[in-house]
Amino acid sequence: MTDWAKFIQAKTALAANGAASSGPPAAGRVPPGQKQVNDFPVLDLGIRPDIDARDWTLRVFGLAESELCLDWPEFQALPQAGMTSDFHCVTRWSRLDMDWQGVPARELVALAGPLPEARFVTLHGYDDYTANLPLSALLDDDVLLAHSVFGQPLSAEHGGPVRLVVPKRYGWKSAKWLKAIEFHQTDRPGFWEVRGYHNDADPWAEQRFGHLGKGEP
Ligand SMILES: Nc1nc2c(c(=O)[nH]1)N[C@H]1C(S)=C(S)[C@@H](COP(=O)(O)O)O[C@H]1N2
Ligand SMILES: [Mo]
Repeated sequence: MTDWAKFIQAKTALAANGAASSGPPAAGRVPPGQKQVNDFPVLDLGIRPDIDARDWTLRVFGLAESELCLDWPEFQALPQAGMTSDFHCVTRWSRLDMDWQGVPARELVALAGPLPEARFVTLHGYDDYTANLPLSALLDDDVLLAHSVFGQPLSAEHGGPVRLVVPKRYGWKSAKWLKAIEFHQTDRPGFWEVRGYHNDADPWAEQRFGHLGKGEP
């Protein structure tokens, strides 16, 4: 078995075995069961696509008035913002005060104009990873399509040229190497969601594991 196949198997087993919560909520900014770190660990499937910005495109498709396919210059021409937020990985590390730069997700959504029946999105990565969110979560004002962190272009290992950052959900919703955003009517569980991870992934509610764990029906 390849290393990443073992990794996926181990993480899937974790979801099946351990829905236990970690006791009372931590005070302050570190959610329950999390430990603060000061480095920036790399967490992914081990397939790290190396995409030159010149070859990168971002597609927006599905239930939208205008499907889009933006190249790098078109993406850079969109309204830019800086955003400071905390990052929480379900493997229990939290990094506070990440300083991201990029395009607010709501700007891109507005450009595409989702149809009224579009209620969910799938985020597609260049490594064929997927994650799902309600459209409303993508419209949150702290959600960023980030191309830089701490003033430096995102490295390939952290998801460059562009990744999503969704601070209010565990890190697995923050798709790296973002390739496409798809609007649809009904929810479609993503890569980890079908492997036992919680559909909603709120770190403050410790929504780590879903239906395969003990916490959910
Ligand atoms: N495309 C893609 N995005 C991904 C992943 C992945 O495997 N592929 N892993 C997720 C997980 S589990 C986490 S915690 C964060 C980690 O981001 P980092 O490696 O920049 O710390 O990326 C998320 N986004
Ligand atoms: Mo993660």
